[in-house]
Amino acid sequence: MVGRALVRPPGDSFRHAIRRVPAPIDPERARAQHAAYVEGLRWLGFEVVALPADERFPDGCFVEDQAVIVGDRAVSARSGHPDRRAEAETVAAALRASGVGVTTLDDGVLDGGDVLRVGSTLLVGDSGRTDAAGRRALARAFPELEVRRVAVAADTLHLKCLCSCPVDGLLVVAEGAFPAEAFAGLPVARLTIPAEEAWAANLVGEGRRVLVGEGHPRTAALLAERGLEPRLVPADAFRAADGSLTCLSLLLRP
Ligand code: CIR
Repeated sequence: MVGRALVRPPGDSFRHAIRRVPAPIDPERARAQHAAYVEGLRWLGFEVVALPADERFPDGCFVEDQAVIVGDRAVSARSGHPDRRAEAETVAAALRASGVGVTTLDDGVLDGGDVLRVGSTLLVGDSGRTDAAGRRALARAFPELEVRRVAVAADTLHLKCLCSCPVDGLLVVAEGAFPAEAFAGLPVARLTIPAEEAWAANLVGEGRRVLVGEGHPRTAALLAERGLEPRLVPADAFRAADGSLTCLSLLLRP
């Protein structure tokens, strides 16, 4: 067991999830893909803790946005989208039940999808969902970490839509998504994946194993060339709601 993963399967109300392109969403398909994702988390070595589906929250499966966890402390988020704010307390309660100390924001907004930890740095996307007060709350909660603002393009929902750190020491970035200085001085190797597979820059992994969204063969091949073991998981039902892989879990590592 490498840690715990907190998830919440989508309910029927997932068909009303927030999305920028009004494509149809299929909750049944999303539930099946969520089950495959959970299997993938177990393959990575996580013990999976599942909250029950909650019809009050169309976007409730995207638990990552509701908290930022560092060790045994977390900041409970205040979503930059007002329709997602009520989700936070349910996730905070689950984290407290797992022994995590949770603080909240006094003002401003913060979505967990904008926060990526790399070594002793928290990269924080300056997207429409996270602001300066959100960054200050992170700096207060985690004074040992550098909080670094990263500009996010207006057509990108969150920082982690286009980059992630699936395994120790490796930062995966979509080609052309960020200026080189955004990641200057970070103690990681960088893997750039082609722009046409940009969605796959969001990866979940542990050790040498990495989950990759189906339909991204070049990304899977690039990871394998690095000696990693990619496993394809279906996730297009979540992509339809602007989600990707990290969004579907909150990882607690001892
Ligand atoms: C939203 O707009 O908030 C959801 N439909 C998608 C959230 C995706 N979360 C993430 O990338 N961390």
